[in-house]
Amino acid sequence: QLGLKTEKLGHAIHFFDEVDSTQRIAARLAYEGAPEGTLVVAEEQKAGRGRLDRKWFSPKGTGIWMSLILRPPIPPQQAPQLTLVAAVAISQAIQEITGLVPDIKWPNDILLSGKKCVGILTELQADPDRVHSVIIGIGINVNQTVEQFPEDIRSIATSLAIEKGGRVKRAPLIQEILFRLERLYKQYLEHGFRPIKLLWEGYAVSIGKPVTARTLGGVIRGIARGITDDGLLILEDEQKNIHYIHSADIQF
Ligand code: BT5
Repeated sequence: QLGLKTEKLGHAIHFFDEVDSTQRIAARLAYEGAPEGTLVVAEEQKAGRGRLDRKWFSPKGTGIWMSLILRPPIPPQQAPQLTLVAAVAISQAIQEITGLVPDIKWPNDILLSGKKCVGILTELQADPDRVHSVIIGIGINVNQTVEQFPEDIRSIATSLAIEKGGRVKRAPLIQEILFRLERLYKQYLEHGFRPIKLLWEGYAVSIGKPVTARTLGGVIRGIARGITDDGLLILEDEQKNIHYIHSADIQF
């Protein structure tokens, strides 16, 4: 039982002990007409996914692995903004529940002590001019110990418990995330991305710093100057050319 404080988000919840990916299940439910706010939560994912079909390590009982269905009346180009909206909501909730202050790394990572604690994956069902559904996948490392991470990510990943030095309950955190996300999502639909951008900047790392952006089109090195009112990353390269980046992996 989550003890929800929301009007809509999480009112239909599908719990699973084990799934391949909550994203796949949520996408199917969305396709079948599930209402906005429908949430899929799993104890364990056997084939948790990151962006570009990368793997998301989702062991049993130690994390929050969930996917939320939204149906925003927006064109598909704007959907990446929802990743940033979710990142702010999750950061606020982590801060509220644990007292830890997270950093958001554009576009979809939340870091603690410079290590990845949360990954967000936003996927769409859309026509060229209209979104049918947005599936927001949220993976949070909650109670893993350092040894429980596979070796290849041990140096780049962390959990709330590692950072806080004690176990963290998952249900109140899910409840808080949904509460914050519902509030920000409403604000986003009424007033657009700009007010969210201000909150986002409060958590952002890497702005003003030299970064390397790996995009599908190639690698760009430069200084991250901020994000646009649409949520794109503004990168100034060594020749002082400005690049607007839709999607990339960022390294410091
Ligand atoms: C992400 O991708 O960060 C998005 C992760 C989304 C996971 C959620 S869980 C619920 C829902 N169902 C799913 O199947 N997925 C979503 P990306 O930015 O591509 O980062 C992926 C990379 O993060 C991997 O290549 C690893 O290097 C690293 N990684 C994998 N598992 C991790 C973990 N548990 N903690 C930290 N880093 C991890």
